[in-house]
Amino acid sequence: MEKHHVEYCASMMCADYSCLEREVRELEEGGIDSFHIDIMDGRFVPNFAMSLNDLSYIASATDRPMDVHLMIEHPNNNIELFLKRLRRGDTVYIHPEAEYHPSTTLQKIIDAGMHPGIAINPGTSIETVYEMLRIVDKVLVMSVNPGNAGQMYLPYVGEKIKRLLQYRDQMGFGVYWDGACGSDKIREYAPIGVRGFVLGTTLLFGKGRPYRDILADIRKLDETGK
Ligand code: S6P
Ligand code: MG
Repeated sequence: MEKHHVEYCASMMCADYSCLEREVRELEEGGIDSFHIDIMDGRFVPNFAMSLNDLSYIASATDRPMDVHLMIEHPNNNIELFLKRLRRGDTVYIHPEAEYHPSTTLQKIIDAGMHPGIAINPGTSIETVYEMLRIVDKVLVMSVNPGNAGQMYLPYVGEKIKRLLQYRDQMGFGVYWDGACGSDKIREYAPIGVRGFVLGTTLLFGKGRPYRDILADIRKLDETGK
C-alpha cells in the first residue's frame, strides 16, 4: 500500500487565548498541518466559539492553511465574511443539515479557490449527503455532536467512517475526523484511509508538554498506515 501523509489540524477553540501568538508559533514549529477554526452561532449548535477576529488573526499569524468549520445555520447568508478572510487553498466546511441548498454554498467556496467540505453530524447518514460527495474535496466526520470540545466519542460513528471510505476513491474526496480524537483512533483509522484528524483536548491541548513532542509522538502512530 502506498503511504500518504496524514494531516493533523489543531482545534484552535482549545488553545490558550492568553498567549495566542505563542500557541500559533509553537504549533507551527511542532509541525501542525493546519489550523481548525470552529465557528458557531448559538442556534445550529448550543454554543459560541471563535469569532471572525480570531480567524483573521490566526490567518495573519501563519502561512499554514486554515480549516474553517462553520456550525451555523444557513451559511450561504454570510459566507463572504469568511471567504474574504481566507486564502486560496484553505478549506471551508459547511453542515448540509443547516442549509436548504448546500450545493450553492459549496459552489461559492469553490469559486473562491478554496477546498469545499461538508461536516456531517453523528446522526446524519451518508445516504442524505450522497450527491454532495462528488462535489466536495473533504468530508469531516463528527464523532461527537458539534458544539463543545472534550466530549465522549460516539462509537456508532466508526461504522459510518468505514462505509464512507468505500466511496472516497470513486468520488474523489478525503475523509477527516473531528471530535474526541485519541491515539487509539489514529492507530485504527489512519491505516484504513482517514486522511486527517482534528486534535483538541483529548491529545494536544492542556497537556503541559511542548506541542513539538506531542506531535512527534502522534506522527509515530500513523507510520504503518496507507
Ligand atoms: C466540536 C468542534 C471540534 C472540537 C474538537 C475538540 O464542536 O467542531 O472541532 O473543537 O473536536 O477536540 P476534543 O479532543 O476536545 O474533542
Ligand atoms: Mg470542528
